[in-house]
Amino acid sequence: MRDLLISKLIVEKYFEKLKSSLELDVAIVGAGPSGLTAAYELAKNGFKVAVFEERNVPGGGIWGGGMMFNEVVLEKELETFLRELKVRYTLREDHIVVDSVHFASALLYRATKEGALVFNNISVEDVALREGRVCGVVVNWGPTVRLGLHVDPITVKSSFVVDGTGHPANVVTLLAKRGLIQMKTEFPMDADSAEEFVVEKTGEVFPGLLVSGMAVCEVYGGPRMGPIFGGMILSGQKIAKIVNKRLR
Ligand code: 48H
Repeated sequence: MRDLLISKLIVEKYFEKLKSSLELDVAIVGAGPSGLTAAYELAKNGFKVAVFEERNVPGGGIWGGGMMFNEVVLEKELETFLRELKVRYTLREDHIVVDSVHFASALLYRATKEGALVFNNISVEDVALREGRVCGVVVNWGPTVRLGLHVDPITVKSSFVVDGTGHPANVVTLLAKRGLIQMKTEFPMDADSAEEFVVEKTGEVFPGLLVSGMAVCEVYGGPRMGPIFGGMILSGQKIAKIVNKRLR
């Protein structure tokens, strides 16, 4: 019966993949532009990396562009990165404009092609902590968490965890609500200063826990920047550089 074979193949392969990801170099929470860029750069450098994304569709805030006009803007310095990804883009008024669907697909394709695993529909509901250091993520099915079902999660061990959860900074918040970290809140729109702020503050916020992308603004009280994505990409790249330095 072919139906049965299909089920068997899926279940076997999925659990092989999950089992091989129970111990990671880096667990990235959130498959937005910063998380996916970090995943791409880390996988390219041979690190064992998985991205956990609570939604069915990874890509975070890229797809919708600005107000659902599905184009995003990037700083000109990102041209080399886009060429490396083989992304089509337009140079206009000293900025890059990219089709957001094309860009999200390229990031996803290149990160997974380099060997990063993306687990969609999996929510990170807590972190594992030993001797004052974050050493893994506690995961559950996304719908289980959304519905508030009383089902216990399981743990994935990792040398580093990245909070790439965007505006709410969901992972750092988990430590802040226990009084382990002090955090601020995101400031109003200021695309002139926000991009630099994100990149500068990207880094280790607590032993073992790094913060990337929009989560940086929430944690350190930085301004938002709207649909310009260069800061997200540079933030993901900075995460990879930090991990590279620390784990080599
Ligand atoms: C698993 C989770 C959890 C969880 C959330 O928001 P994102 O796209 O994140 P960034 O920081 O890479 O990019 C931000 C960018 O998209 C953006 O919003 C910008 C530039 N805004 C500027 C402005 O002014 O508004 O993606 C985060 C992802 C999402 O896909 C969430 O579903 C996911 O993280 N996520 N996944 N476990 N606990 N929490």
